[in-house]
Amino acid sequence: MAGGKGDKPANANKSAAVAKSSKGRKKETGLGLTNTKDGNFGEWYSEVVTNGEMIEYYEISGCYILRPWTMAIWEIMQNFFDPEIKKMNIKTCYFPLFVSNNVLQKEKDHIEGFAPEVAWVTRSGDSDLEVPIAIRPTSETVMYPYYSKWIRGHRDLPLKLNQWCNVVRWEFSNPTPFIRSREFLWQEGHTAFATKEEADTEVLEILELYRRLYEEYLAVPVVKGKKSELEKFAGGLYTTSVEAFIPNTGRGVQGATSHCLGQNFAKMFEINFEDEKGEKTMVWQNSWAYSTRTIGVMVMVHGDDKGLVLPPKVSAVQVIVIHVPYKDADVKEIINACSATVKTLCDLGIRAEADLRENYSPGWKYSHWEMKGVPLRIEIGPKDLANNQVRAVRRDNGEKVDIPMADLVDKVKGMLDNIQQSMFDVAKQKRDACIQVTRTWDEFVEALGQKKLILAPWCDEEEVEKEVKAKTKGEIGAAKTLCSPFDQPELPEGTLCFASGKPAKKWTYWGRSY
Ligand code: 87F
Repeated sequence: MAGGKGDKPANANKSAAVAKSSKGRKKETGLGLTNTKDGNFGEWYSEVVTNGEMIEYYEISGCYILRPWTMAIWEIMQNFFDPEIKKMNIKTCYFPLFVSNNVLQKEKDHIEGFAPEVAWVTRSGDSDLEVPIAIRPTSETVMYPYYSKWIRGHRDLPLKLNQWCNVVRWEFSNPTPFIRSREFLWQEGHTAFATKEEADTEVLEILELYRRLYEEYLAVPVVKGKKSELEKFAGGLYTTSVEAFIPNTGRGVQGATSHCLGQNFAKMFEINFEDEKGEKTMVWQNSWAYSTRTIGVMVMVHGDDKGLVLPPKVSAVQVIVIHVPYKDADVKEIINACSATVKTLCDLGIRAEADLRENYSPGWKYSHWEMKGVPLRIEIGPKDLANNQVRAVRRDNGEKVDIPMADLVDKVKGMLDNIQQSMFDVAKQKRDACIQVTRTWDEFVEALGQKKLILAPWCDEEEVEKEVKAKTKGEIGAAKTLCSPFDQPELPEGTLCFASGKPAKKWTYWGRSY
């Protein structure tokens, strides 16, 4: 059912149409967005991801169709991450989508909080299933019974598996494409070691890969740090994360997590091994994941009032070549020049395409590919042909330069590298401008009102964090800890907690979050 109910906002997806007037000339309707990033962020975001052809709304609320423009980004990230973890000797596996109630309940203690989000299959055809089966919200309970079976002696360790799959969490609060959807794609890594030291090391190695994914590929600055006791994965020992920030909404967003599970699951699922001395010992485990949420964060950080802005490294098309015919010019010759340009670029590994459609004007195409966020546009018209040059236009800052044909590949490569770096630099500058150090409760409340990313000295007490949450609870959500950065500013002796006035133990980032 195209255009079904789902949770599609009122004017998402009214993508531009080109109509022909009675004279047969092209008449173009506005391709642009109807909302601005600063004006109405939520509506702007929906428009950007639909008009940019990343997603299509679906009739089931919280579920979205991921279109090729999205999947190309996902695959590029996968093509970075998967070989990296293979270098770490992590193997690929695939476990079933379904979990029996029996096994799911094994996790009882900490599944309790998550239970409302678990989706169940209760029927096949007309008959009820004898026992309902759950759809995986994450795969600890699916996998660990087999870890127990497969791990016997110290020679079976480490056991390091990763799977690329979908998971379902039946969220009830405000679904948002990529950021909060009921089904999403992710990789989940689950590893078991003989020692805690090995587990600790891996947690940080994976976290560094997540940082690189965000910073080097998506051009999004992140903070690496440790989650508070309240915010960590309750089933684990400690949780590390990369945290991003969306300046427009003043919200933090957990980018990816790498957990040390300690021996909690080993205890529950009896994952033991006989060590070198012949003694029965429990394994140490980690689990870690990044999901399609990464893509939403990237869109929110870089998008502008013309639509998506994609970092060159993850864009399916890095260069779009458009011919600009003029009344009396030889169109064929221009088209040939465009095709030759694309071939030259592609031969050297640049992802280039030409849009040679005759039924759209150059202006319409400019807007179309701007909406889709293509990093670089090359225009070729009669004058460029005569001068043996092309005109290049950057998506990120609108800068225009003429490139002599002879320098094409070098110049384009240089520009793409420059765009990638400059998108990160600009995003980091904007993020950093939002960081506010607060030392007192009043400063904290003021900064929160100004949508800041707050860095504050904290006593690290759970009760105090709960209190801060309670006191800041409002319509747009309470403030909570995002993480305690590994890169800690100096904390002079005698520094007090902004909230409790007790001696501060660490600097911690606070804010509202997704
Ligand atoms: C929702 C329903 C049921 C999150 C849930 O972060 C269970 C859960 O266990 C649940 N939502 N979680 C925590 C997931 C922890 C962990 N799993 C492996 C990760 C990384 C990958």
